[in-house]
Amino acid sequence: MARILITSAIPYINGIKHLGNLVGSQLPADLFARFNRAMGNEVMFICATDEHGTPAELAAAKAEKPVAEYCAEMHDVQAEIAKGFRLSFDHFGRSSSQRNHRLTQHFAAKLAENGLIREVSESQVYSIDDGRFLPDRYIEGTCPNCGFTSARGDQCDNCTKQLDPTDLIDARSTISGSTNLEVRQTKHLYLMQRSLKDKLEAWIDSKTDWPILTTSIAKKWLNDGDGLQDRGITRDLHWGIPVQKGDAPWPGMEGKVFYVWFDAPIEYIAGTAEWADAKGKDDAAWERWWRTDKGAADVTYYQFMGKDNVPFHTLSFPATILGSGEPWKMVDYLKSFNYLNYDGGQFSTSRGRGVFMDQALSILPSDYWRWWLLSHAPETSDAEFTWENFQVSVNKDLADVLGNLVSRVTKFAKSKCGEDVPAGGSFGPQEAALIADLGARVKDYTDLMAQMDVRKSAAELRAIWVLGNEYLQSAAPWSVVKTDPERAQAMIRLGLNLIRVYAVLSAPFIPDAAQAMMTAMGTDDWTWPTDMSQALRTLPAGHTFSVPENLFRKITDEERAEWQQKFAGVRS
Ligand code: B3M
Ligand code: ZN
Repeated sequence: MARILITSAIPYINGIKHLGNLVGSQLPADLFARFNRAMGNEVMFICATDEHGTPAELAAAKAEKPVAEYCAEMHDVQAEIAKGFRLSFDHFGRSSSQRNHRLTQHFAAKLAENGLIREVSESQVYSIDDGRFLPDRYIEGTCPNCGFTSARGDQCDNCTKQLDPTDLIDARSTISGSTNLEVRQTKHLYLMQRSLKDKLEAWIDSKTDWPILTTSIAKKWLNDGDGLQDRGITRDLHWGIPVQKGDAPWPGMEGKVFYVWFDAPIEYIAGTAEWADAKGKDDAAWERWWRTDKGAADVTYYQFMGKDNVPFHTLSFPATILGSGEPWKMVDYLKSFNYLNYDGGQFSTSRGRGVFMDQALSILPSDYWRWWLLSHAPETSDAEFTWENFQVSVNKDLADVLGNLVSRVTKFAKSKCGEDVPAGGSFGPQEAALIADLGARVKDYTDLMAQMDVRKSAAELRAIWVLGNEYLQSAAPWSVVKTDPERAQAMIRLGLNLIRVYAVLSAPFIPDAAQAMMTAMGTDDWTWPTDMSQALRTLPAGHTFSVPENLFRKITDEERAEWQQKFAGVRS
């Protein structure tokens, strides 16, 4: 039994995520977690909300709530929606947890001890009326490059130029609108990533099996002219993890917090500690996942994320870990995704464009979305969600191919033999051929799933469903029953067993439908079918089954048009 650690990039706290976010990290991570559990591996699957930084503070201000209260509420909202999508986290933590405070401060102390932190004095805009520095998005003004009057402190949305708050013309505070601003000196901590370059490079080079998307992004940032800069890891904000050296104060850093991207990945570890706390377990329980000196040497660690997060996970976070000099588990395989676009444009949280997770669940159950998103995962290139494509996939793959097979087999079986698996006849050459074909395909499917080849896995699963339909079509038990009822019984017996096998294989993609199929087959045997001949004899003659409710309904043209219309605009 292998030990598999899985983390999904942790979603920002400010607002509900859209389907593009979902398919880029949490959903494929869930697929992989479910698959590994089905294989009998020991799995630890961690996600959390990313609660610090200016976006959290600004969203709380907009909601007119104290930021701690806003984050607590939004965490519960996101946790509930994650449940709705059947994301099977072992723990859904919070980067604002005490565990993360302590670990983040611990890592900073270790880095300082190892001479990898330097203090830098820099000029920043200070708002006299607000009584605070104005980093990043707290300041707006006119772009020096294009003249756009609402450029933000970190970037101009009009010409995309990266800016420093001090670059802005006619700058004003986005908190109070005040223009009573001055430039003051402030000190910040920088992580000396440059001195870790050789170590990082050797580590990245050792990862020969990483997807090209991951490695190319890592290499680009490592080697580009201004790639691996020393990085500011503190901010002049109120909300965040106070800058401390472990438990001790950090002279000169009073009132400052760590930069959100410094503490966010540490939450993967802290989230596992939160899991142990929630289960009433001791530190050893989470350390055996994370400390190679305490049992994690035999863990294989997989990370899932969108491509924009790759530099932070291939350079910054590894720099924190390597720089600590402590035996922490580092990522073994980093699966990254391109973007999912929406109906001819981009999904956009700030502009409310596209379908958001709560909206999706309000119109259809999660399996429909899981299937479409995973079978169209943006792996080798960006992908696009269109309502036409969604309708076709759902209606064909789920309703026509899988749903129809389940309903035909169970209804026919019941009408001919009642609700017990029939005993007559035996498997012949047709069944032998099906068993051979299924066996080969299931082996491919298992390999693709183990390799996290998401789209190809979905295609293979669909092909496995199709094999069952083709068998039924050519075996035609509904005709055979008229001349050779014994033989038809053998076919029905196989068909019912096939439904159980399909439930097992499909569960990582569509867990609710899989459970419904399993329940209808009156069993709880989720054994992965490695021996197909045996797997198709699991439900013995006389075993009781039932006819399930329709597994999937079709999306009508009217609904498609209505939803297209409804989600064309901007979420309010
Ligand atoms: N919250 C960005 C994002 O949601 C960021 C990921 C953090 S992973 C440690 O895309
Ligand atoms: Zn501009």
